[in-house]
Amino acid sequence: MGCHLLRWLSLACAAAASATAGRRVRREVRSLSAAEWGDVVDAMWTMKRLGQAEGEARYGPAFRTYDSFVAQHVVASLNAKCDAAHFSPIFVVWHRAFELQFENALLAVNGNISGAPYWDYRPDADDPGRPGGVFTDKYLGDWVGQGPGFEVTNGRFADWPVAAAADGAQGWRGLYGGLRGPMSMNRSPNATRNGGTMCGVPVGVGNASWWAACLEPDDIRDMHLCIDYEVHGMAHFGVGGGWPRYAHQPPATGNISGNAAPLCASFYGMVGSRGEDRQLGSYVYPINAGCLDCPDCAAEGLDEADCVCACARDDCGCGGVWTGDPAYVETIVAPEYVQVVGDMYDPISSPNDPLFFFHHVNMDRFFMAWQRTHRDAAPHYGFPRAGVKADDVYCAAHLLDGVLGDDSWPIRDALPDQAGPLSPRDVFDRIGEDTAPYEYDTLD
Ligand SMILES: [Cu+2]
Repeated sequence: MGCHLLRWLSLACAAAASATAGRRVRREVRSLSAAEWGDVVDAMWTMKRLGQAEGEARYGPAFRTYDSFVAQHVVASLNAKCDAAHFSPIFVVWHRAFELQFENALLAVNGNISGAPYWDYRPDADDPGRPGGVFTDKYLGDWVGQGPGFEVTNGRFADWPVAAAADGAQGWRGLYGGLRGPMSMNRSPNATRNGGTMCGVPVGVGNASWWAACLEPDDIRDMHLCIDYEVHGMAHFGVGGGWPRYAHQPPATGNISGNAAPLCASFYGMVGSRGEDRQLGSYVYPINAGCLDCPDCAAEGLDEADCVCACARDDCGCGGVWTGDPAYVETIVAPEYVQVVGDMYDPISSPNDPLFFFHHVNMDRFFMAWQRTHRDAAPHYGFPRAGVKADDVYCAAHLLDGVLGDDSWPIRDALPDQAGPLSPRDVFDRIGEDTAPYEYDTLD
């Protein structure tokens, strides 16, 4: 049995015309020609460097800054009612719309791009640093960054900046400022990775055989649970990795909250109810629930050892904040065990690592393959809807007719003729294998 994602918590407007007539085609990064890959890289740097007004003036209304996507992910994750993008089947649906917006922006910058590329983690699972992998000069750079704070200093996104001002993130910022998760004490100005190490324990970038295994479950809730760690999450933990917050920080290898895995990294737990024994449903980050007190480390001049959120309650717990009957209460990892995590590992601001987008396009490819395998369950595949234990398991943003991104950042511009905010139902009806503005070169 795989471990659940809760380990990591411890984790257009006008559609641009594509070069080829008809649908966009999403291909694996390594199958692109050097010129095609260069176009994608250049467009992402353009999105990184230009402000919104200048980008729109040059490239039209589908342009979006790279950091606006980071901010959107931060805001969706920290929605006050629930994480609006993770921890239930909402995960594959919200990220499908999110990636489509990203693709729209990419193609607005350069219409020669055929579609947002994906990274198939499977060939890299056994040996991520291999020469034919993506953690090379030609692609994403090393998976253990060579900079003094594990900054990635090579590859096509070398010295990729993390926004110093958390503009657009609706008040959320890292502990040292900047556009990172509000529990992150990572102070590097650039994207960081300490791949292969999570709390001193080796971890890979994904489990290759689980891809096929996770195509089997019929119910979308079971499918989500299946992919959550081995197919989706490991790339986040395994690529981001972690490192001690200060010299001689004690390792935490104990069983802190019922998990066998070491829980030392940025794992602050989460609170919610255990949905139908599938460990699915909606969750609230303890920081939203008032269970953590977090310092402003820059303003207070705190060094790494002291720059960490502290438990607001004596028992370091966080119970009773979800609606209904919260049968599932996670203990917050004690601050002394909290490590710094690489950007891909931060569950709230992981789009700071450009690999995020390629990995999540691949997750969307998995979702498309799963939908094809289970056409008999179309159009909605058992997706939770209002009335199905809605009150005690899912919050409204996770339901079929909810609003993607909820009220804090609804998605209004993924499809060219979209009227009003997108719902999960819209995603099923309008962004499927036969209806999406894109297709994959292969679903295998
Ligand atoms: Cu996400």
